[in-house]
Amino acid sequence: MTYNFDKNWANGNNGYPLNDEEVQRYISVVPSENQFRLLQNPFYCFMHFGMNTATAREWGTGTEKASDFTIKSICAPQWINAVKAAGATGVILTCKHHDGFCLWPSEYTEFSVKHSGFDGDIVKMVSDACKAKNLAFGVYLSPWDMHDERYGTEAYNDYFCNQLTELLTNYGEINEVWFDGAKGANARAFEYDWTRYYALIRKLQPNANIAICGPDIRWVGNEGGKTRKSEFSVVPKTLCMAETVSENSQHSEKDSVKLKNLTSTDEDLGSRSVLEKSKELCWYPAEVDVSIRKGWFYSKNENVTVKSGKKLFKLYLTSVGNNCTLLLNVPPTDKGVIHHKDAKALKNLGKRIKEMTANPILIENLGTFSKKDGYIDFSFDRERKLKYIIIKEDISKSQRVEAFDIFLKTKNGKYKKAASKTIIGACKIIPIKGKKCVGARLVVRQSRSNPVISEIGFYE
Ligand code: FUL
Repeated sequence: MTYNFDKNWANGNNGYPLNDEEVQRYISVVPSENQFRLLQNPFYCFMHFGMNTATAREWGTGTEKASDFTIKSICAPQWINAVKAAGATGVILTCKHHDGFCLWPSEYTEFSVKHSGFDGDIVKMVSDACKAKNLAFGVYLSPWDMHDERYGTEAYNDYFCNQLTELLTNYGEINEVWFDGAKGANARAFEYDWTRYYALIRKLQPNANIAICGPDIRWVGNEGGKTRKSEFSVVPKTLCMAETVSENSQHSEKDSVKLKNLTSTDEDLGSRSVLEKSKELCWYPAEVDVSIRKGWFYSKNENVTVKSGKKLFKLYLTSVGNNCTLLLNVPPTDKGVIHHKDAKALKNLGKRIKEMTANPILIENLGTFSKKDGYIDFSFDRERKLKYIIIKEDISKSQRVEAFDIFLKTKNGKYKKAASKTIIGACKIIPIKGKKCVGARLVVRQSRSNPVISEIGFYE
């Protein structure tokens, strides 16, 4: 079989001329500085810890008392060592989950560690341990609060802002604020004052990304670690509010219509046929939140569900290696440590991630393609057993490539197709399974204007 290595990739460009105005509109959408930084450190860990750890539940009831938090001590440095061994670069702690219990001695409620038997401030312990090991620190603060009586009244918005202020001023640099859209079916109807929350975060922590019910990081749409074939970062602007809209959909007819048009769970969020219908676009990269175990909180019954290092590495490949960030949940136990099974799997994951790039064959910055760069050939010094190809677009120039193929050159000079993919974005990892070859060919089939590839690496 012969392949048509058409030199002019713009021919397959959906009929758009290269510098068409519409194409310019798409490629003018680029990450903010905060988003750009996040994508340079795309793997970090969630830590679900709190009242539910003590009571062995996933969601609380709203009727717990502070004294029900019976955990007496934690070993935060052990938590951090465990996630660092996996190669994670940050931690997001559930400072308050839906049950309303606060892991720090908040001035604005009695329902916190201060009124339990625990002596200390868990948010401080974890953020200090992160600092000591040079890990970024982020906070999860559940908007939905089953316990607080102010919930459902305007006073709750004040309470929430006071809590945000405590978290964003007393614990050093915060790199991500995670707002969960979850809310129980019987919860009181309530409109969160998102505009006020966002303004406060921008003021107190200008370098923080606001995730999920927020404008900076998109929920990938499921909690099982699945990603789409094409995980776009340039999407219609309405999607930025999709999670907050689902929260309020029964109260605003207009918003629920928008929601029908596009939600975080739709398959196609950013192909040209979606973008052309949308007046305003934004950069909104996906984050994959998934747990190392069955549940989000620790339960000893679920020790058997800890995912193996091999499985975690697969998740890494399909998230970080598919233009997403990975937020891997590792829940500390009721003894205040990361369980040895989780720690072992994390260590194995770290080893696999390191091994992936331990033996580079060739790494090149391709820069901006010209029209004649329909395909690019790479020659290796000798026959190699190729295991991974890692391609990165220069996302400061947006996301451009929409379809590309990889061919491997065998020692008798023949080309064999090894992969046919759609988008690239911040990082695309293509596992090759140790195929023997003396070179490779990258064929860009379709792109929004000239592709800009900051790095292509081949690894044995
Ligand atoms: C969900 C929550 O209800 C879960 O308990 C967990 O926190 C997960 C990350 O988000 O919406």
